[in-house]
Amino acid sequence: MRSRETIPSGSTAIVLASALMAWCAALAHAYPPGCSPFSADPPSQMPMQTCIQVLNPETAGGTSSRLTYRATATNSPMIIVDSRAQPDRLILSILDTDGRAILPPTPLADHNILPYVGIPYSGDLNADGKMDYFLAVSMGGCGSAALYDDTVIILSSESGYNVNILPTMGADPADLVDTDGDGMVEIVLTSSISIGEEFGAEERVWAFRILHLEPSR
Ligand SMILES: [Ca+2]
Ligand SMILES: [Ca+2]
Repeated sequence: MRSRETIPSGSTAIVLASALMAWCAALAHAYPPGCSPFSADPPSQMPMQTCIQVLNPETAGGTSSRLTYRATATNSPMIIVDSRAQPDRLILSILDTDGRAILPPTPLADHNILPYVGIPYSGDLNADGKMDYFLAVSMGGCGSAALYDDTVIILSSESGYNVNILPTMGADPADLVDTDGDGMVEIVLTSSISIGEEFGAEERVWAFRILHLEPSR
């Protein structure tokens, strides 16, 4: 089973292709042994660096309300995630080295739980020489729903940054690969879906979607 669709993304568009993989009972990881979408010939990982958390985060009322990271070192863009209430929101901003916003405040999630935000990663995902960012935000839940995440991809463009929020299970920088060797990322998104009569008895399968970046028209 395969499907394709296009997601507008500013100067880039994401073309979506999905392929079903075999069911695996263990949900400890989105890529259980034998169920990886690339188990036969794993592609190259996109080179990404872990961002560095800035010490002494700002606080409000004795409770930390902000996560702050540097992309690579002290003299590099600053990634900020703010926790806000009424309404509950996580807000992402990115500042350049002069403190100017290169990504204005942008909602990430409709909850305000900072521990649900993973460490950002930086790297050039669309091969334009400008830094891009990956961030995982947990959506929470019980049982296998605990794996529900949003993969957040912040892509550079000529006019600024575009934020793509993509539902997946077990978001991880290992999901950022280069399957065709063109230097541009392909993004693996994972889900567990139910299939029915088309395959006989109903069962659940892993579905891996592979997103490709294409220049906008
Ligand atoms: Ca880039
Ligand atoms: Ca590629």
